[in-house]
Amino acid sequence: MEVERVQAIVSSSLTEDNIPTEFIRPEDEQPAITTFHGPIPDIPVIDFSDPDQDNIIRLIANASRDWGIFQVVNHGIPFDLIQTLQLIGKQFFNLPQEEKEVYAKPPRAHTIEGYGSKVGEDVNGKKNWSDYLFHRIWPASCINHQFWPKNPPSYRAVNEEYAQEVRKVVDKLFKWLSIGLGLEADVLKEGAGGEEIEYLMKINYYPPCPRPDLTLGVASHTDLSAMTVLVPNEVPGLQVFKDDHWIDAKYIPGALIVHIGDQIEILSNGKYKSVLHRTTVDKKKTRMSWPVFLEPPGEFVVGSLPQLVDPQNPPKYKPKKFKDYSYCKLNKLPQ
Ligand SMILES: O=C(O)CCC(=O)C(=O)O
Repeated sequence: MEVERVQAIVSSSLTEDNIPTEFIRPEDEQPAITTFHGPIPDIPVIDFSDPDQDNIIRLIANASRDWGIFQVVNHGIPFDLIQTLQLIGKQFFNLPQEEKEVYAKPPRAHTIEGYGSKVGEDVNGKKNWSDYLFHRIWPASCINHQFWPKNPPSYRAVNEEYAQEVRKVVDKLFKWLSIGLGLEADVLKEGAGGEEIEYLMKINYYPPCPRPDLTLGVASHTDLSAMTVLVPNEVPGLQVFKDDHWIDAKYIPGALIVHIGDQIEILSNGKYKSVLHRTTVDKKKTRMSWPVFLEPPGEFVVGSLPQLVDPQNPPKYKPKKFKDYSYCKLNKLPQ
């Protein structure tokens, strides 16, 4: 094992009030100093059971323009499926360390898939207070079952079912986001890779931390993806940067949290915003989350949609293969 897992550090070597220095963030990132507690509106909540579809489209477009994030209720994914997905993810992280290591991301491998503890290097060399498991869940041609846990035994069937359910919601989201830009319904999805869009599941595992005031579960970032659809467990921790403040996302049982990612910002020529976000951790409780990142295939070129570009609105982004965009972002190189 190249990197020590945060879960293993917590269960072996922590004293009541200390965490290793590589997890202590500089003051301008520490949640105790930088979290905003004044009055501020909540992240928009959108009800997909609203019979007025034009209203849903308007709310989605406004939220994507002003926030880059929204929560969806009555989305159609059965609540018991979400609970089962969460249960089996928790059971995986509760396995003995050696069993989890079977799925470890191979050292120096090009794939992002596998069990691990850090994606890329932080500019200031700091580590995230979290471990993760990444694996693709759709389309079938890009799934590598090597990274799907065999234990618990229902892991595969539950993830397959979740992939089918989440696809239905994603198709609606792309359609309504597209119409919200004044475009034909299929334009945004096609611009992000169409039926080739890859669904990358991540399970984030944030163990309890003796000093949640000093550290972050995941440091601030925008998502590389076109869009991310996430379910959290009941322990709050997601924060978004809005109007110069870090604010807490409210936990709504069963809701999906939709993040606009970089590729939709690019396609929309900046009309929709990729949301800057980060996570905090809890002193006593384990936080977990299940984002599904919707990514164009590596060779697919993403650029501002021609329909949204004119002499008054010149393209703000260079068209780029997704794999080149990812490489630059993960290695902190200019785009
Ligand atoms: O755990 C969360 O709520 C957000 C996770 C996240 O931002 C990420 O995994 O990139």
